[in-house]
Amino acid sequence: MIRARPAVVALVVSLAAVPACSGEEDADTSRGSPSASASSSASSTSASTTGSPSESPAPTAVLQARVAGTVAEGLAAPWGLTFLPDGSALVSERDTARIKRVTADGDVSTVGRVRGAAPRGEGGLLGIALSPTYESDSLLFAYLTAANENRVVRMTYDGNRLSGQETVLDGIPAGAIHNGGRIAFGPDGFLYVGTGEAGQTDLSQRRRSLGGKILRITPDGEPAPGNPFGGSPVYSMGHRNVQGIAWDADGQLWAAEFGQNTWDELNRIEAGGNYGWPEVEGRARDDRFRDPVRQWDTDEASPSGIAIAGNSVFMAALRGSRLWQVPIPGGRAGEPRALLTGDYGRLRTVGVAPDGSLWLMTSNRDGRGDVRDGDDRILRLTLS
Ligand SMILES: [Ca+2]
Repeated sequence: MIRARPAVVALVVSLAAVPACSGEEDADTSRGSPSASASSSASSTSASTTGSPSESPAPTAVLQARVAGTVAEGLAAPWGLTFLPDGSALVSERDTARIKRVTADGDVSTVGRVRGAAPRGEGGLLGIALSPTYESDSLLFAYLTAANENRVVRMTYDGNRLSGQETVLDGIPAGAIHNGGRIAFGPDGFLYVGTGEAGQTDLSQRRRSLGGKILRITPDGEPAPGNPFGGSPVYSMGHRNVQGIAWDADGQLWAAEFGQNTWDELNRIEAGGNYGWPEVEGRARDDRFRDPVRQWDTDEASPSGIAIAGNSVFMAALRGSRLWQVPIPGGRAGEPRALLTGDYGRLRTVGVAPDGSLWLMTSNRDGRGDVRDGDDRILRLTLS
């Protein structure tokens, strides 16, 4: 059923020939924050996109991504992605609650099923993250929607199967929608957890609720030392539904979240920051809140997972059915570029493999997509 086609070049994407959507650029121009405007003019390496991106292939340090082949097919609503030291990956499936191992050659095998998941709506088995000390502790972490809550669990993956599952953090609000679910270890060794407000918008501004937050915890589930709100796992607040977290080369955390009807957001996350929801959506220029560094119409984005490679944020868009590339020279967000628009349907997440390539997962079997032959698939993109 699974066919590896590493040698097939399915599509070559020339980023220079893919201008950012004009509607989104207009929105940025009219509502741009001072910092975002400054970044556009200051970032000479990507400044060609601020004028006429198709006119000149100006010298640029922005790496170009192209699809080099299909790693695997036939997955069912894959959601989480984490790489093993040997270059293969573990992938979670939201609705089956299974974790599958996918090798770089395209072999797919089921290594186990995570207990306690009660998939419904946007919930189920969501993000997964390998322990940064996996080679000594063999631990795999997962975020799941249980019957009445979301929780973080961990288990042992011995290279063949899962065992010893235990709950690390529970009590994260759950619902049919807005469960967040992305988890990733930061460069500081702590586990960051993107949550959602589960459809109860007031939770995002409640400091004691774990809904609508980015959490930072130890591998044992305790609030990480140095968290901004005393002994709380809360790291930042005022989020709606965080499904994308990644760090740049300087250790800066970036996060993507879904807006309601107007603005999806890419944010630079600071400890203790309040990102506005539900008081504001998108850029508000309100001193109480931190503005996103980039924002998109929800039709063009609806972002889930993000990855950072080659000094760009790559953001997988579900409804937008495209991969956004946002150059971040000097830590500032440049002009976004849309890749693969409509080519593969809904895109759930993207990750950086140990060899530096990007693995990009579709999400057409999640109940909201048009299922194509071979869905869901993992594509391999190379950067050059
Ligand atoms: Ca916001």
